[in-house]
Amino acid sequence: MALATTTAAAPTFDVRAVRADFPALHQEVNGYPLVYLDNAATSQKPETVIRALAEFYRRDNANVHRGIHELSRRATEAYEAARARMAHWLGATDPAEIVFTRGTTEAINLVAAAWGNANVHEGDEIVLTVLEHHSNVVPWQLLARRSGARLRYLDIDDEGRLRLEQLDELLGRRTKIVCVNHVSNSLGTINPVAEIARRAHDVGALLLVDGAQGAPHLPVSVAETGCDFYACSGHKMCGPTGIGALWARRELLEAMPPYQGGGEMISVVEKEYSTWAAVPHKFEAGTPNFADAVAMTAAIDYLEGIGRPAIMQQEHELVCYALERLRDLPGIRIYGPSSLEDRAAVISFTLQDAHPHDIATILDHQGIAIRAGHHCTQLVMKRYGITATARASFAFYNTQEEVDRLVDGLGEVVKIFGA
Ligand code: C6P
Repeated sequence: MALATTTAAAPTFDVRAVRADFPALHQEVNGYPLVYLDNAATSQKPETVIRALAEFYRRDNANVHRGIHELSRRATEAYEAARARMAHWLGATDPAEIVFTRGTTEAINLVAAAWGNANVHEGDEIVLTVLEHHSNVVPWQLLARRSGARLRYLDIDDEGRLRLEQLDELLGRRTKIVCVNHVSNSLGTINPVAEIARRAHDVGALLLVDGAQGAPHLPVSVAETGCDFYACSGHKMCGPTGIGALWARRELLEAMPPYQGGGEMISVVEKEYSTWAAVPHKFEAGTPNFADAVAMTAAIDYLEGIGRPAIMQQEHELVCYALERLRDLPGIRIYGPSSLEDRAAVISFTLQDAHPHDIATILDHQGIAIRAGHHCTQLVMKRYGITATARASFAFYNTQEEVDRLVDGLGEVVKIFGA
């Protein structure tokens, strides 16, 4: 694995050595070396993660918490170690506060169903923001419809920052929960979640943070943030697909009824009723995705090996460089914060009259992968009166040469669509 040596405050970072760890980065697409700039959708996987998954299936594969045999013991041990590793990654101390889910979407649905059904009633209010991914909108709409609660939305300004001055008007004694993302997937805005937690708690409401784009790129400390729920996806942080986590304060989990019923989430089953297993197992009905959870441990080991400061610095430098170069393109409009302190490594843009899908197609012909569309954030698109943007999203394994390839590729778009 590639390295981070830290002799002084600034970590050194050898991007070439890091890239050598990611087999998928070394291929040609449409006759060009791949430039992968769709990391907000999903990250590539280092060899150690791919190997950990294969090795688990080769050696330790057995169902967890069920068998009284050696393989089941090993698998259970590795699965519970993965839980502790995820807790540590999110700055939590109690592994029982981690519920493994398929990803962020399932984690938020779990809260909206299990906590929401028990605690949100007619006349209550749920505060969302227009910056949310559909995964942090639709589950709350479903809950509002079931319960008769009202949804209220915090707006964003023209640079994609939350208009916090509206919070006082939105928050009140009817507010039950505030739901906000840590980092916006479509604009890259880094949101002040600790301040929002304080203000939500001041009125007795809870805070759920959608950490799908936060956990891969920023230091996360659920304790310091003071949130009540934090959701994230493994596949966006070098881990396998199909595994993610919900962190929740233990007393909340203990008070919440189960989300789904099935094997291993019970204590006793009678004909007419059942009692529940202790947390977090109460929320993990059926055979969990233990193989991917175990491989997720390898992903966290890998990221910790590089170190969050090195990851953040590399991504920060990339986004500075990319913004500087992109701004020179004629007819480009870049969305999101203009200052770099509250912008993560995501750049959404439109370019002249080119449809974002055409931009993505032209770039794909040159081996450059970006995303185009509404990015599952239609409320953001509506806020700016557009239907889609093109989006380049960076990871620590991207390089300045790749940014140059992006800019050159967009030069082709300008030639095709330009006057
Ligand atoms: N955003 C993107 O290209 P899942 O699909 O459950 O792993 O993550 C959902 C999700 C929730 N919140 C935010 C802020 C997200 O960015 C995502 C996933 C991807 O932007 C796929 S739409």
